Amino acid sequence: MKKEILRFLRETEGYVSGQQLCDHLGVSRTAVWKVIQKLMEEGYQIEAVRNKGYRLTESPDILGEAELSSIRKTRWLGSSIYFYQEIDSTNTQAKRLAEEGAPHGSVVVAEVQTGGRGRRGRNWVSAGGSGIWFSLLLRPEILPDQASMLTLVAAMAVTKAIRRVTSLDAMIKWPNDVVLEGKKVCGILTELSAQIDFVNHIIVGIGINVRRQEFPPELEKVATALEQERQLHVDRASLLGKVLEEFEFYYEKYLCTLDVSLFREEYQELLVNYGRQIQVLDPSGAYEGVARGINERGELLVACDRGLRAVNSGEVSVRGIYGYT
Ligand code: BT5
Repeated sequence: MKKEILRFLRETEGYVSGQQLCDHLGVSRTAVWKVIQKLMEEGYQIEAVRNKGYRLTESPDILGEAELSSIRKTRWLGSSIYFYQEIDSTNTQAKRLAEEGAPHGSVVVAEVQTGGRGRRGRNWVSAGGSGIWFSLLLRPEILPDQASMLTLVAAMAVTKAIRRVTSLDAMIKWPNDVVLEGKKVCGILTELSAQIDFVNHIIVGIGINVRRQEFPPELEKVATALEQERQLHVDRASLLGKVLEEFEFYYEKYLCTLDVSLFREEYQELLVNYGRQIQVLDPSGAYEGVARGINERGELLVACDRGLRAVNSGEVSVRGIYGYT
């Protein structure tokens, strides 16, 4: 009932009478008042005025289930939200939930991750309250080798959402980073559970640094947060809501063709490496070239001595010649 009351308060201009809430939810005035009290304890500022009713004036900086559900504008993504104050990793938890039968479109969010993960066993720094750490559980009917493109869908969604909510010039560093002025502000970890020709589920984990913070020394030069460089306040719940909307939008484009052709151009406009000299750290030997965009399968096209090569995200890392991007 908490989320219905929150949504009702949000969607109504001015006051909502206790009676309206009772009628809408089919419960007693006492039940409504109890929920309002609970919300106020959680930090929601709700004005209660005799003969007028209730009005929501401020929401706390939390990413709880009721908060996210009450602002949700997506059709299917986030129809189940699992929130944890603290968890090892939202990707690991999403995997556990997937194995217990959690539905397609579930979203797993945590305030703190004690074992946030990057790719290939790397670590993801995710302190409490400083960012948004979440995972999307998907069960698409696709082939396992079509799954890596979901990383591009996620990068597109995060970049668009950051631009819409903050007007910062976020860019994509292929394949799984979003950057601000050359520094990493978001990392994406896509994990697949599959048989040879069948996908059980896919988990797309997304970490966005939001609040200004001190990064460990080794990350200082390569990491940033949305609020790091400029005076600006980002509402984490609204940004997460926007990422979900954008993800749903680009995911559906991806499903139409099972490739990235319907948003390839848009993606390339946001590609920070575009036209730049880069180094491809291929396990079979590093080489240099100029990034020429992506093909329909989401592979990075690199013009090098041996012609135009299509680089698959599974195999390599990409670095700028003079630094991280
Ligand atoms: C990534 O890996 O960038 C994927 C990060 C995914 C994190 C999300 S949070 C929610 C979900 N649950 C998880 O457990 N993970 C996902 P990779 O490209 O391997 O980059 C990892 C590298 O980024 C590290 O080795 C550090 O150099 C750097 N790094 C670590 N924490 C960072 C941070 N908070 N901000 C920027 N860079 C960071």
